[in-house]
Amino acid sequence: MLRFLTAGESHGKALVTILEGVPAGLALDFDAITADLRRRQTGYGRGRRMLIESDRADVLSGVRHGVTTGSPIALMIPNKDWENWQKTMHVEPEMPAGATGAERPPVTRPRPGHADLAGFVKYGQDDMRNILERASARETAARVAVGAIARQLVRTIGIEIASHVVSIGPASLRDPLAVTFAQVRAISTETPLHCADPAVEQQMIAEIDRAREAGDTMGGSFEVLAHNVPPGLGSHVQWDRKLDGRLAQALMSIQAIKGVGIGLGPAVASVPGSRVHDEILLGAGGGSASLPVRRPTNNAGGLEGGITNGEDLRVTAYMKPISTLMQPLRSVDLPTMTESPATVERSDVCAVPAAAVVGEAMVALVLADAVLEKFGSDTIEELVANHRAFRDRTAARFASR
Ligand code: EPS
Repeated sequence: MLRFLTAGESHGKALVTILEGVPAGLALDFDAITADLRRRQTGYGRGRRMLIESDRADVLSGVRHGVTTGSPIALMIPNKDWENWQKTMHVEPEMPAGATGAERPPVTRPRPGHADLAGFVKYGQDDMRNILERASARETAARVAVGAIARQLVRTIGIEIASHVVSIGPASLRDPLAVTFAQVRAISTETPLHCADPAVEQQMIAEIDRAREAGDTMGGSFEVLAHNVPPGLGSHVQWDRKLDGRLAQALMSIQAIKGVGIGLGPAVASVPGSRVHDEILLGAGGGSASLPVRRPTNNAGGLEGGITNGEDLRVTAYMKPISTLMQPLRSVDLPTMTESPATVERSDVCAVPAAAVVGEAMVALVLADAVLEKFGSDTIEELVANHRAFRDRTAARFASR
């Protein structure tokens, strides 16, 4: 079983995370972790904070001479912005001598859509900074760091993961399922929104510009694809073992994600079965098991009955617009109980491309967990051998027919 926890505030000293369950013997590519962190920081529509940070994860444990030992892997990502926030965010009871940055007033006017008000009620905090600092999507940097390790783990059996932005507000790809894994992987990291269609990307940029000029924000959707996924991950036998449910939970837990679709997604509810289900034909199939049957379509997004079927995994997540608006919505000042515009904090206009990178990380973590379940062991060598044996056994069963 693979599990992880994160800790850290948006403007605190650092984010930390512990990833447990990675087998011994995985040679880690540290630059790949940094590259994923870098990708998460980019994307048209991000705010000024991203000019301050240049995220890098310090590996504190669980790795020796570049190779995992099977022990918990602890990572720390320092917040560069901390130096501007020490007077507001210090941990000590008294302000430490030499603390830097501004001393900011308490946050008292909750932003509609943010955790502010619900957290104020639940945790008995008068200063809603104690809620928003942890609710912030800054936390996702930690997820991306551990996700980068999970990605390297699943790559040992050939699984590759990539994502693309499908829509920003009303600007949308017409047929996202027509975009292949190879096309998604070929999108340059230099593109502003990581969209497969440059013309649609221009429409998306215009939507973000319009929102920024109006002091507003914009949401959208992204799709995560996993290629070379072996059939047989997850299970149909129990609700909490179904891989589609586990993926949905993982993606839904990303800040501001309000919906998740697998394959065709919500559209399955409005078309007949004959146009939803993927027929089974003779011929070479997808997936690392190379099944001798193929599916002419992949509306199921690589999952049937909560089990991977060897086709590409395709999961879409839908993100609401960020809840910090420069033209704030109406709210209430809680100390005085008077109506007053919501708090305005520096923020992003649109963070869908960043969320897509976080989505890749969460999919990698869920897949790594499922891979360990199916082929699991304490060493990578054994895991790879178990996967190969399953693939050969499956091929032999078909060949004997
Ligand atoms: C965020 C608000 C912004 C974002 C932040 C998430 O930060 P700040 O208030 O410091 O300008 O930039 O995202 C990150 C720092 C990050 O690394 O993704 C929020 O309120 O959720």
